[in-house]
Amino acid sequence: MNYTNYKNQREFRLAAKAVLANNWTGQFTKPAPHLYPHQWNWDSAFIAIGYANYDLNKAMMELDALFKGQWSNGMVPQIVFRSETADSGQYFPGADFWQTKRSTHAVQEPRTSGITMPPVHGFALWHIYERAADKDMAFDFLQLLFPKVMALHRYLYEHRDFTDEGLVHIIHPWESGMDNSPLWDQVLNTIDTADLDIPAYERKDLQSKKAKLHRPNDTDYDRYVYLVDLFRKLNYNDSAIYEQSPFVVQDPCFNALLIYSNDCLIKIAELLGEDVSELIGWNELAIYSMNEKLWNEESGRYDAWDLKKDQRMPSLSVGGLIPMLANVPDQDQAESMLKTLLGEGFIGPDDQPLHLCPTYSFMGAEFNPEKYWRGPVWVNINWLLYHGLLNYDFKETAEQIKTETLSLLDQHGFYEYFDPNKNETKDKGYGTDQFSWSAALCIDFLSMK
Ligand code: 9WN
Repeated sequence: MNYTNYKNQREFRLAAKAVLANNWTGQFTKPAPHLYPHQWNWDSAFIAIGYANYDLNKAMMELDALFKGQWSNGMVPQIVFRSETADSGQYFPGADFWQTKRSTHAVQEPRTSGITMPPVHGFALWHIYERAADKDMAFDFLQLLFPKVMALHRYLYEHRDFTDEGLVHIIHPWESGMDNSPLWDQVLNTIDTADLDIPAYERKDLQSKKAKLHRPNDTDYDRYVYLVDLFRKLNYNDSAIYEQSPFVVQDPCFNALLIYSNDCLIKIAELLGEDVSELIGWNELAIYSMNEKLWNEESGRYDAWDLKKDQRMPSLSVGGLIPMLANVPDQDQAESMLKTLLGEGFIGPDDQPLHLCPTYSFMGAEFNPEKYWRGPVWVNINWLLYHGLLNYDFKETAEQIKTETLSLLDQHGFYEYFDPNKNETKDKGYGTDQFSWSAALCIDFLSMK
């Protein structure tokens, strides 16, 4: 590959390492210098995978710090606030707003938010182990973290699967990690903000010049805040939230990441001499239900399910293609998912070619190449797709995704997300610059043979 901004691969890698060094706090890595001043759940897992290529110690410290925020019921929170960076003034909602003291399960130090994020830690552990130069040290770390990740998965199957389908539900778009995806519109639109008593709040994410173009709009935020307020009032009780909240959704991406993490935990358990039967049981039911309930034959992808209305949520989100990562589809299903990925929706029409992979199909009316999860390319999603495609031997497309990701990072910088339009030549990097997982997964892509 020829680089535009760097002399060679070594320089590119050094620049990525500098982003992580700059965001390192001594205990964990901030997702970005200003916009995200705390520790975020799935960010830390992707960041740790990047570190494992050159600094195992930091990879371990990163996940260790995250699990310091784990609740007594096993839940690992979306955000861990720390005293050094807990200045609630920089980010909304800060620790004070969450009021997690209302839950009997929450840890009080460090303080945390009251919801979770995609369960990526099981597979992060495995990828760290695979990359670790010092396998003995990594083995000890697996021993330490294995029971904690198991506790998270037990929490999810016990408190987020009340229909006993092996499919867990999320209760907030922030839990999906793809917060503003058009996938959530259908359910969020049922929350009529005009009729609701939403607590006063001030957004802190609109400081940069173009933030309004890229970040979610105010109505989205009202709905996000309404849900958090409801959870506070219900003392973060999962059964009460399941009964009373309008947003209770089985997300195929979240569940695929859980299944893949279960798979990786099976490999770890075998290494550690632990019992694997619980993990095998979870995955058998989960894979069966994903295919019975969420597979959409017509559109060649998996859909989400609205548990409140008990109905399918057909959508053109890239999340429906992630189950390849967990070997959920069989080879025929995967072939039709590949067709979807290489169809006009994701590679664009001839006169408007797109970089792989937009987070939402170009064919959807809601597609927006500039807005957050409504079209732009995100590096972590491409990393997940890359590994999923390799499971089915779709090497050419996997390579294409890797090369296009690296070239976006090289040409535009370590941004949070990128305009997928190939015809767009300038300023394609959106959101915040110096974004940690973009740098970490760049290092990981560069380290692959
Ligand atoms: C809310 C930190 C996080 C990512 C999410 C991304 C964004 C937060 C926000 O930033 O979400 O969690 O304030 O928009 O959507 O995936 O983990 O990088």
